[in-house]
Formats: sequence, C-alpha cells, structure tokens
Amino acid sequence: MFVDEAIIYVKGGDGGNGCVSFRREKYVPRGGPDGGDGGKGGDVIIRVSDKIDTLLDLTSRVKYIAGNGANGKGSTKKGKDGNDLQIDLPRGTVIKDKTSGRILKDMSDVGETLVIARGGRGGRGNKCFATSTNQVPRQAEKGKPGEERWLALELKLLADVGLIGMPNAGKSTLLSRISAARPKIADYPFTTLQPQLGIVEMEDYRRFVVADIPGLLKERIGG
Ligand SMILES: Nc1nc2c(ncn2[C@@H]2O[C@H](COP(=O)(O)OP(=O)(O)OP(=O)(O)O)[C@@H](O)[C@H]2O)c(=O)[nH]1
Ligand SMILES: [Mg+2]
Repeated sequence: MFVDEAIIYVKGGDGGNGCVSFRREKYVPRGGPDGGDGGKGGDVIIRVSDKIDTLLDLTSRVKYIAGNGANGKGSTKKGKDGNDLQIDLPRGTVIKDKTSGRILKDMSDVGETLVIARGGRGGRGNKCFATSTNQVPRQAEKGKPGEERWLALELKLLADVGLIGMPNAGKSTLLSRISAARPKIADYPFTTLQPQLGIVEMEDYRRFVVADIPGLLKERIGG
C-alpha cells in the first residue's frame, strides 16, 4: 500500500457585519433603528466522491476559502450568506489537522460530508440592540471570522500495475516517463530501495497507479 498526500489550507467565510441605520421615511420623523444583520460566512465542506481516486487534483491549489457573508443593510435587510465551498475527496482519505497531527476524520463512505471549516456568524444589526431605555442604539456587532486550519490529507493507494524486473532494467526510467513521479535513476543495480508510486494520466481524465517495486533480493537473482 502506498500513500498519496496533499496539504491544504481551508477557511470558512467571515460573517458580515451588522448595520447601524435608522428609518428615514417621509412623515416618520425619528424612525427607529433598522440596521440588518450580517450574513453568515460560507462553510468549507468536504465530500467523498467516487469520481476521483487520487489527491492529484488538490495539489493544483493550496487555499480553499468559502465566501464571506455580506454586511447588513438599512431597512432591516440581512446581508446575503456567503457561498459554501465544497471539496471532493476520494474515498479512503484520512484528514489530519496539520498542526496537531490529530486525525479529524477517515472518510470512508461515498457521499459522506464533513464541515471542515465553519463560516463565521453574521453580526447583529442595531435593530437588535433597541431596548425600552435605549431606543437609539448606535451599536452593531461585527461578523465573526470563519474557522481556519491547515489540513494534511492522506490517501492510501493500491497500485493498479506493478513494475517487476531485474535490477537496473529501467523500471524507474519507465515510471519517470509515463508519470509525474521522479524516482532516482542510475546506472547500477538496486538504485530503488523503496517502492515508488506514479499516477499515469490518460485521455478522458482516466488514470491508473503504477508502482516501481524494488522487491527482488540480490541473493535470489540467478539462483
Ligand atoms: N539504453 C537504454 N538505457 C536505459 C533504458 N531505460 C533505462 N536505461 C538506463 O538504465 C539505467 C538503469 O535505469 P533505472 O531506471 O534506474 O533502472 P531500475 O530498473 O529502476 O534499476 P534499480 O532501481 O536499480 O533496480 C540508467 O542508467 C538508465 O538511464 C533504455 O530504454 N535504453
Ligand atoms: Mg529503480
């Protein structure tokens, strides 16, 4: 078994700020407070998909940030909630908090979802602060920032194809030509000591995993 890895940063959207506003209408002098609440920041949501089978797609981007909530407006208009951001991961991905190394979740079922970074709550507008003794509240809340964290994603991979051959036969060279893997290549036997993994990309976005296997023990060769 081999491991495919990616490190990403996720952040929920910030909540929008609450608004300070007062009604201004014809024939309504000294209208009351009507500042709306800020919108909620979007969540970053992880979903297990059977359409992907490696973490390769995630490595093209590091930061995954959901949309911010909009600020509240006058006339008690609530700010729009920020858009959620969904990240699709292959089945079997283990999600770790990079800083603590703690396993957050082992995503095993297709369709399973997990909110990995919650968006911040929107701040309340000044309308919420009106009381019998304070009818002209000038305060409103600020939105809360979204959660943020660095994640280490690990996927245990099973190779589809194994390259088996005599030492120095050119196995690592082959792997380096058909995949993005960069194994050590040298003109002597037993250059490769650990299995090396590469992902071969074909047309139609199809892929398969190739393992360069050292495996053959010196003693056995020619024996
Ligand atoms: N002439 C020729 N040389 C090759 C070819 N493929 C690889 N080589 C050379 O053969 C040598 C060994 O290549 P590797 O890819 O390291 O071979 P390997 O099977 O991975 O070797 P080990 O990891 O040591 O078992 C290197 O010097 C390569 O440049 C080929 O098709 N033709
Ligand atoms: Mg090799």
